[in-house]
Amino acid sequence: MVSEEAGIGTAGEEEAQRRLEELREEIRHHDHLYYVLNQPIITDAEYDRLFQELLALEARYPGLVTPDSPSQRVGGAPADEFGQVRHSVPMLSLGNAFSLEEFEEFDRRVRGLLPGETVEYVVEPKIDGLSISLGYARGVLVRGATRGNGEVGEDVTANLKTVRSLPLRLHGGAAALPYLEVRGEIYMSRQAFAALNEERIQSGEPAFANPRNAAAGSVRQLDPRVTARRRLDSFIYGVAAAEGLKIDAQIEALELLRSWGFKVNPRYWLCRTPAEVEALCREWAQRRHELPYEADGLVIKVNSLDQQARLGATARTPRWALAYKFPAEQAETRVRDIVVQVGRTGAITPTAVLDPVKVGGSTVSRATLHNEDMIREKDVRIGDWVVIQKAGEVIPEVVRVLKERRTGEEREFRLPDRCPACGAEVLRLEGEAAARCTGVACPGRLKEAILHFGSRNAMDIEGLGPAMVTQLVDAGLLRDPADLYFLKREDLLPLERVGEKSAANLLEAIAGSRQNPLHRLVFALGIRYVGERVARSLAERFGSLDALARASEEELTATPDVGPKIAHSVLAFFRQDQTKRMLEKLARAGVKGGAEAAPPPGGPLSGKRFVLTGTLETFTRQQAEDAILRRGGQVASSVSARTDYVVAGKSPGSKLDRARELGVPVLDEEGFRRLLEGGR
Ligand code: 3BD
Repeated sequence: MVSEEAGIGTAGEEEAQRRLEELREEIRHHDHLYYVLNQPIITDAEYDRLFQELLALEARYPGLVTPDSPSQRVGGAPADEFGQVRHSVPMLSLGNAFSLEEFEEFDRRVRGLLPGETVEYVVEPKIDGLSISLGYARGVLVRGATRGNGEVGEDVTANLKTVRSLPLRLHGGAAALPYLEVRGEIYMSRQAFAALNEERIQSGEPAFANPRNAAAGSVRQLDPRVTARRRLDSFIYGVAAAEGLKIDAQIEALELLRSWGFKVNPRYWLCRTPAEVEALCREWAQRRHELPYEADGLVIKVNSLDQQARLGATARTPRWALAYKFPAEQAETRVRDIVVQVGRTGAITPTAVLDPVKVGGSTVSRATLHNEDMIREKDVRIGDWVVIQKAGEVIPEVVRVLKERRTGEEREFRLPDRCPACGAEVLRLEGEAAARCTGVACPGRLKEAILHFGSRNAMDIEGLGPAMVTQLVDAGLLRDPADLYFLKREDLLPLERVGEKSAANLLEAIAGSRQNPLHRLVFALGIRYVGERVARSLAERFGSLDALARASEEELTATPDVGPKIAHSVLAFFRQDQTKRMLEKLARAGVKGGAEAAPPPGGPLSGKRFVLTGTLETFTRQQAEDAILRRGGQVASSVSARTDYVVAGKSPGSKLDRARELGVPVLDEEGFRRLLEGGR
């Protein structure tokens, strides 16, 4: 069935080509306004309409998809490994200065090598991210690579394309350059980092230690769709190679980069004297916390490119640039006590209670000691003087003990063998770093569990904050989250700071949460390793809490995003008597997870059941599912006689065989696309 629309060189195709160019240009413009300049001029909905039109048109004319189309940012299929890239110009490293004296020494050497010349410096914040190199051919991004060892890096083009502030196509004079290679830093803002870690902690995944690790971990993902979900940003700071272009100074390079559409850090300074450089170093060592990203110092560069060339490099370090490192954000203080905290999963975390001390722009009175092994390793004792440090946005940690200040009065800490919240036994399983409370009804765990249940991305129960939860648990009103649904006005009124109005509001919020879609309920249960995404997959696959509770290991691992680790955790959760009791109560209260967002009634695919298998080239799985759901269709995970269509992409699985056995119509990507288009 070769349709005319998909034919080559038809009038329709020419028209489509024109519209595609228009759409891409418009989307590029809005991407630049939004991601580079932070000044959007259209609403998300308007933007989304443009993007959907682009996707639909490209879907119809796959031959017209270009590598620089904004559609290419969504992240393609996972890779087995990264290819290697030899940098056309090596990526040098930077010499470090840990004091202003070391900068003065650097400045003297520079002047000594350029006798009688005027020397100007450009100073830039040194972003704590991941260094990258980008290659553009005639203005189109063709290659993105990590620094690697400076000579050879990894080809992370597909991943870098998902970073919205990186232009896939350049404007201005850069579009005419046969080849351009630029250098920059990929980073995660403090805000994006905090949000990512919160999400990870909620789903039982380990938090990233700092934004740099988070950025590096996100770029070095084999699956670009994972990178696409991380909120990465970029600053481009240098031109490594530009065939047919003469640049005279670093400051000019920065302005050019900005004019071509790159995101260039607005903070950089041209200094005419070394004293000006030193003033900036002093100033920003203090003000670094004002930056919305982490910077570990300033980079000081000789402005003139001609002077740079004459200064040259030693081995791998340019003689014309230097990194001034901010002093570490450390402080000395005393450990008053070591206490343990009980988390939702029962993990017992030892925490040092400190004499309050200023570090990194805030006052610190607690530092995490992570676990028992860490305390042993560092030999931290109650009463010790310690060096603490802030690493990224995370809780400060103890770096080392000042043993020379010991008096002999210090006391060693032993992890309690009983939970401080419930008195149940504390157990540390083999191979686990954390000790855990074994108490099934531990109020410490329970409070955390209930807070999680009511949190915004879970059941979203307004008014269920820490103070309220503590009172409810301490009053014996809640033994598990299901008890929330049996609370009465009379239970709440005797509590502190609860009046008629707040009681009514809370009860209403609780009652309203009954209608939440199943995936929220599944996430709210707080099953280890089941974050929001996995919760969605499970809800979609099993359709009800009952079905999920009865699922076998095989059924679980056959669910997208679910591996053996998650499957075991789900099985263990539903095996517990405590869970069974809670499920009964939830059922009695009528909480069973509402329907997932209702499909529009009477949509063009209304009543049609789809099963997807294999990888589609121009849709992610989520996009394909959304496209079906938006038109009123349904997506199921296994093929049965009631399936209307199986959509088979590349490397389809056994679902395709099953469809053939049952005689279910099979659509390839093109057929799927036509069906979607036809139905609009
Ligand atoms: C930044 C080299 C030169 C072009 C060599 C002067 C060492 C990391 O914001 N300029 C910046 C930043 C890094 C830089 C240069 N300007 N090199 C720069 C840099 N504004 N972070 N770096 N790098 C980048 C490195 N990375 C990993 C391992 C060893 N060295």
